[in-house]
Order: sequence, then C-alpha cells, then structure tokens
Amino acid sequence: MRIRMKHLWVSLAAVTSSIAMAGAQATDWDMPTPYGDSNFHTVNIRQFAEDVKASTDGELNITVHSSGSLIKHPEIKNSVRRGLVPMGELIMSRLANEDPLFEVDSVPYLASNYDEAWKLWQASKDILAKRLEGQRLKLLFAVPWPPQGIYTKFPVETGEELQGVKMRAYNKSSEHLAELLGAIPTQVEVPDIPTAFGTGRVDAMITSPSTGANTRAWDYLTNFNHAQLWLPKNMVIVNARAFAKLPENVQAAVEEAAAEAEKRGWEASKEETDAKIAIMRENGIDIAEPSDALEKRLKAVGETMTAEWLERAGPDGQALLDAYRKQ
Ligand code: PCA
Repeated sequence: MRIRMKHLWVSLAAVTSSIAMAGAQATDWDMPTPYGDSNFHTVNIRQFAEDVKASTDGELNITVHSSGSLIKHPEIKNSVRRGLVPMGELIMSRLANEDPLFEVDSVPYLASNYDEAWKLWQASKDILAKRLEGQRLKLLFAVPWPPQGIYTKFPVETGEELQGVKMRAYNKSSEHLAELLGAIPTQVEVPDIPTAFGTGRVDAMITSPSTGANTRAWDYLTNFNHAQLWLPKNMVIVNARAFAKLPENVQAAVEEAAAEAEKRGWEASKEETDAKIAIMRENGIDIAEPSDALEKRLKAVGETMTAEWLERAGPDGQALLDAYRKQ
C-alpha cells in the first residue's frame, strides 16, 4: 500500500507539471536547405530561426539543416507538402516543371538588377503564393541570389567559345541557356560543384559570385564573366497545416520574422555581389564584363527565352509581365 501511494504521488506530480507546461509547450521544427553554412541565405535563415525563438520565448525552435543534409534539394518541396518536415528553403525556379510562373525570375535579362528583381517580385508574389496555397503550402518570404554570370576555364569573348563545353546548370533556365549557346548542360547541386569540376563532369557553370566564391571557384577554373543574366530567388515555404497548428501569437511571430528576413536578405544579397567578386579577384580569378559581341549574343538568347516562356506561361504569364512592366 505504501509503495503504491508513493507511485501515485510520483505520477500525479508528473501530470501536474505537464499541465503547467502545456500553456507554453515548445514546438521543434526541422528546416532543410540545399545550401551550405557560409552562404548568405543560410546565415539569413539561421537569423530568422533565432528571431522566432527569441520572440516566442522558445515556443518555436527551428533547426536549420544545411547542404541538403536532411533532405536533398529535389525532395524539399514535396517533403514540406507531405508534412515530412514543416518548412524548408529551395530555389523557386526548381518548380518550373510544375508551372512556368515559378521560373519568371530566371528568364535572361527580364530582370537583371536588384531594382528590376524587386519589381518583378512585387508583380509575381501574390500569384505565386496562391499557386502554392493550392498545394497547402504557405510562402513565407523570398530572397534573390546575386546576378548570374558565366564561369569558365578560358576567356569568353563572343559566346562561340562555349560550343560543346560541358556546363553545370541548376534549373531549367540555366540548362536551356547552355543549350542555346551550344554547350552541354548537366544538373549539379551546389555541394557537388567542386567534385563535378574535379572529375571533369563539367568545365563551366552559370551561377552567382556568391556560389563561385563559396565553392572556391579558383580551385577549379579561371574566368568569371559578370553577365548579370538574372537574379533567381530562394523561397521559404511552410506546410499550411503545420502553420495552422501553431498558437496565434507564434504564427504572428513567424510572419514578423519572415518580413524582417526578406528585407535583411535582399540587403545582404546586394552586398554579396561586390564582396564576392573582390574575393574571387584576390584569389586570381579573371573578372570580365561582357564584350559587345557577347552581350549581343546573350540578349538574343534572352529574347528567344522570353518568347518561349510567355508561350508556356500563357495568359497568367502575360498578366504578370504586364503588371511588372507597368511599375
Ligand atoms: N547559386 C545557386 C542558385 C543560383 C546561385 O547563384 C546555384 O548555383 O545552384
């Protein structure tokens, strides 16, 4: 009897303490991203996670898993959709196969500086958020990569030099641009870039000064052409059901931290461009602006790709472009 009583007390104590905690029960969320720790996007989302933790007094703890360590890039969107993880980051244009509207930020020369990229984002975010809502996904915020340029092992003067070159791509647009330049595209995720060059799978790539510097491009190539083709965006998405389960104050804290993260991310991205070009220069990469001939070639490819995109995107795409150009 005595022993029993003691047991009862112990379990009662456990019950009361869990009731006391229930008011502010902590939720732990895992958040996969394809990109590495030193990348400015990853730094930004880690800050976002810290802001959420601080403003909710630890009610929501988001753990960021970088470099595709928890979930590989191609699986992140569906993992969030199916609720395997409550939230994640991915590049928006990866959804181009589902819907061409998601690759509007990767059409060459449609929006190739920060002002234009911002306007394009304003003109496109509602429709993109709605498309994601249809899949029970909530679009929290989006941040652009610096303008995309061309990395090679030789100077690019006219674009002809790229004929037959194995070129690393990361979305449909970079793949198609390579094709239109006569190069041979291969999809390679950022963490695999150095190995892909090391083993000769690729000899050139299209990406930002950020990714070039973060992957130590000077170890495996020599030239960067600052062509400023487009500014693709990363987006952070949340499973709508998981979000709805959060207490209202926590939902508000997430939205507030997301707005801050978007602002901070756009600023960080702008600073990245010059800072990372400088680092590449210090490490011996030859940095060039496009020659007139190259620019002409790339602009012609851009026109082709804009027309093709419009055809794929249909009336919604046209409406989006009209809204963008009106600004
Ligand atoms: N870095 C990522 C996306 C665009 C960029 O600048 C990549 O190269 O895959």
